[in-house]
Amino acid sequence: MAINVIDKNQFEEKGFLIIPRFIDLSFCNRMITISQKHLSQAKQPYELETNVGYPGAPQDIESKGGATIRRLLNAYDRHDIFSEWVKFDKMKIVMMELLSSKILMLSRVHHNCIMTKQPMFSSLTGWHQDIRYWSYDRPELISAWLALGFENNLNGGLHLIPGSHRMHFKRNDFDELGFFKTDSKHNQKLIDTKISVALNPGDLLIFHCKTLHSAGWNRSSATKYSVVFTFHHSDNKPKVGSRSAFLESIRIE
Ligand SMILES: O=C(O)CCC(=O)C(=O)O
Repeated sequence: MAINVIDKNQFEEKGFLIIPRFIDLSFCNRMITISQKHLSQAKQPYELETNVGYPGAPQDIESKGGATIRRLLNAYDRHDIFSEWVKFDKMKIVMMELLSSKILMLSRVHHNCIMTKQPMFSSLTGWHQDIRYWSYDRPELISAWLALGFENNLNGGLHLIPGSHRMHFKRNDFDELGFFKTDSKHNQKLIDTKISVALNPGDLLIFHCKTLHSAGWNRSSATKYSVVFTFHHSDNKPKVGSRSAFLESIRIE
């Protein structure tokens, strides 16, 4: 399968791309089963809702829901099924095409997780660009967000601002944590152009590290699972000494 030119143009113009039915349901279900098992075993490493501290997250580990897991980290090494997914031929072809790279590098530091959004205790994520905490020679990384189940407004699906990856923002447009401020008319006008993403199991959302996005909390009765990996060109190196360089990226063959 080769990604067609229109898709690449669309990605370059909008900063994201949705490829419906990218993988089959049985593969999704196998990944959900492993994720559920790791959630119930609280298999390390993970990040709690209290660690992110976003609006709606339990206050601390002692409070009700304080042990709710937000992300099962290190997906690549967590189980073979996730590394199998990353090495999926179709995925490699799409990513190499979008990154214009013959060599595909996977960051082990950024994303590399199963995002879980649990119904009882979830939080919302404010508007941000993922690059805010990432340090590379060039701000050119692409994430692949695979929906294992349905994702929509009800269960905390993503919102994205088309074209925001190509916009120039001022430092003052963001707060001290790197969230896009919502209390200015100018920013709000841009936020009004958002699109809310509805994904079916097996759909793949691909987005640029500068695309502004946010997500709500899970108001459904089921946990939402998404597998998220981030890729970069082999000549786009993490800055020495930065968190992005903490673990070496993996060459995906
Ligand atoms: O599912 C969410 O709340 C959004 C997560 C997100 O945007 C991120 O980790 O960059």
